[in-house]
Amino acid sequence: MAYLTRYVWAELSADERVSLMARPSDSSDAFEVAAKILSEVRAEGETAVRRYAQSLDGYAPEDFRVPVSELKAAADALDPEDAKAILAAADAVRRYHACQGYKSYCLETWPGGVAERRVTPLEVAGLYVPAGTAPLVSTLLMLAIPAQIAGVSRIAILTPPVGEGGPDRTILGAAGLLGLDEVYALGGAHGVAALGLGIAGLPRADRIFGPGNAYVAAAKALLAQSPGGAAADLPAGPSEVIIIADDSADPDFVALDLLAQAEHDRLAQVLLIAFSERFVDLVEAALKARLEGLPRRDIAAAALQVSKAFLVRNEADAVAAANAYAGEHLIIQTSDPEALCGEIRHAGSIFLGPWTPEAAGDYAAGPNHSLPTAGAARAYGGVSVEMFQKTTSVLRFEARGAAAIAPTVERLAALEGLDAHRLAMAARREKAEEGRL
Ligand code: HSO
Ligand code: ZN
Repeated sequence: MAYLTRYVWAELSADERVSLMARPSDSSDAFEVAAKILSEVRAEGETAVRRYAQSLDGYAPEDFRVPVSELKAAADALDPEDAKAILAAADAVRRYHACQGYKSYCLETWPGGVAERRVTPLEVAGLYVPAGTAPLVSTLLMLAIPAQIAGVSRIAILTPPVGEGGPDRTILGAAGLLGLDEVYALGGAHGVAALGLGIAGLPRADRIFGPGNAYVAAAKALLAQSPGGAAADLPAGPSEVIIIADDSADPDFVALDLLAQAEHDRLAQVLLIAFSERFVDLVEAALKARLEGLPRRDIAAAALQVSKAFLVRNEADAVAAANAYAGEHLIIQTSDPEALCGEIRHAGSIFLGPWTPEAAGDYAAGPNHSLPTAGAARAYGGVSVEMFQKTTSVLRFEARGAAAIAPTVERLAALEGLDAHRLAMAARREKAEEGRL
């Protein structure tokens, strides 16, 4: 059976291109279920959180917070080679993100009028670290390190229990290694609700970060929409990759990069843009050979069922297809990947050449792996230090500054017909002029 359904890009109409590249639509009841959970948690508080923790996860300890001593013990219990890898990845991620952050500045916009931009970290950041089918230790690094660099006062980590034994030990150990001290063994939409509302011993998060299943994503989105609710990080959706590969690429590398995405999720989307049928044949053969040996082959095979290959005539078509998709990840394995890279406008993260698998970026290359999906790369980038900060403007005008700006403000206020605005400025100008400033 062939996995990659083939389409000739030049023969597709604009509408066909859009519909073939559409993300699988979410037909689940996630929003209804999350809305019900959220309203019960709002109404009943901790009682509802405990009820769902018990019924959905089978785990509702007296205190959802994991003691700091347990985080330290889990860090000590890590296999030394695992700990070494976690620290090496953390170091690269820290160095990459240390270059980020909003810039504060101050300038005189009018003579005697100073305008400042002040940068402050979030007070409480909530980080959701999934542990369902795979404990995403790397996601903990990708979220916590930028939060630490931004100087967030409280970093509250939410990670679901993996059965009756509580949360995943490796995630706890990694949290311990990073010096994090606030971890809650809670997950799902009920966990997000508790974190967004400050219930069941959790702080009320100002913004909630991190991936999760459809229910978690729905709960985050609903909270972010409610007045005064915790903000969300990025529009969330299943992970996706688009690979541009010409005949010079190694079909085995390409197949493995497709599989690395496909093994994440049955709903993951993998697309190939190729220049010849022969190359797609080679990738097909490599996919079959490699899929056999994968422990998660069922998940990967499900994702591959809806995978597609677009055959293009030239690099311009390849670039057009990649930009139209605006993928979370774009891998370019062509004879001159730099040349194509310069033409890409929309992608969350780009991986150039045969030696740069997405896996390197997923774990340890430095950039963030929490990236915009579902075409959101047209408007957003990945999680960054800036997302853990906010800016406030501060104005300081002296009397001479008020006199200088007043004619402009009064004129514009009159233009808008807002007379109190005009008077608020005019009163200052008149007083300043009396003092002959
Ligand atoms: N590819 C995922 C990140 C990840 N991969 C975590 C492995 N672990 C979404 O960018
Ligand atoms: Zn991945």
